[in-house]
Amino acid sequence: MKSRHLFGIAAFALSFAGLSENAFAAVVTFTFSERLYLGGAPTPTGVRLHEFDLNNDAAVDVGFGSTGYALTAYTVAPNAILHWPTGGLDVGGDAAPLIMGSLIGADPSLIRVGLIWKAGNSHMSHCYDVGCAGLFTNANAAVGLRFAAADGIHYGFLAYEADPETGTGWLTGWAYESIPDTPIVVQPIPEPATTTLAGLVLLTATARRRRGAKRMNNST
Ligand SMILES: [Ca+2]
Repeated sequence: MKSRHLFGIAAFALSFAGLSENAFAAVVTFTFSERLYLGGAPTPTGVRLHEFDLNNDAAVDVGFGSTGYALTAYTVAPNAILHWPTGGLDVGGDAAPLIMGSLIGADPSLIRVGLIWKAGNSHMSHCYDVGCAGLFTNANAAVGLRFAAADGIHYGFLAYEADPETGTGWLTGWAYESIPDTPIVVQPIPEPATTTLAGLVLLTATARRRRGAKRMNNST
C-alpha cells in the first residue's frame, strides 16, 4: 500500500563561518517521532512504496520501494538523487551514502568525483541468501536529494539507518534548504523534543544572563 506522509515542519537558522550570509540560511528539518521502516514485504499488487512530500506542497518529492529484501529510492525528473554510477553514466548503480559534513548542491563533484544527479530508480541495498550488497547495506548515512518547488530547485537529504537483518532500513527524518539553488550540508537532524528542550534551555540561559546583567548594573 502506498503511504504519503504530510507533516508539520520546523525551521531553524544556521550560520557557518567563512560562508556568505545567504548560504545555509534556512534549513528546514523534519524528524519522525518514531523512525519509519522502509522495508517490509511487497504488497499483493507490487512493490511496497513509501512516498514523501518534504516541503508540504502536496507534491511527492521522493519515494522508496521495498521488495522485502531490497530497497530502491526513486524520483521523477527534475527531482534527482545523488548517485554513484557503476555501469557508466546514468545507466545504473547505487544511491550514494553521504556522511556528515557532505555539501549537497548543484555540483556533485564537491562531495566525490564521479557522483551524478539521477532521476528514476537508485538502488540502495539488497540481501540474498549468499549475502548483501549495495552502498547503503549496513550504512547509517544520508540520501542526497534535489527537488523542484514553485520557487525553484531545492537541495536536501534524508537520514537513513540500515537494518543489517534485511538489507533495508529506516528513515529517521530529512532536511532541506528552503532558499532555492542553495547548497546544504549533511548534519544531524535534531529531535523535535530535543529542539524544544534546547530552545527552553537557551531561553532560560538568556533570561539568567539578563537578570545577571541587571544585577550587575544595579550594583555599580
Ligand atoms: Ca513537495
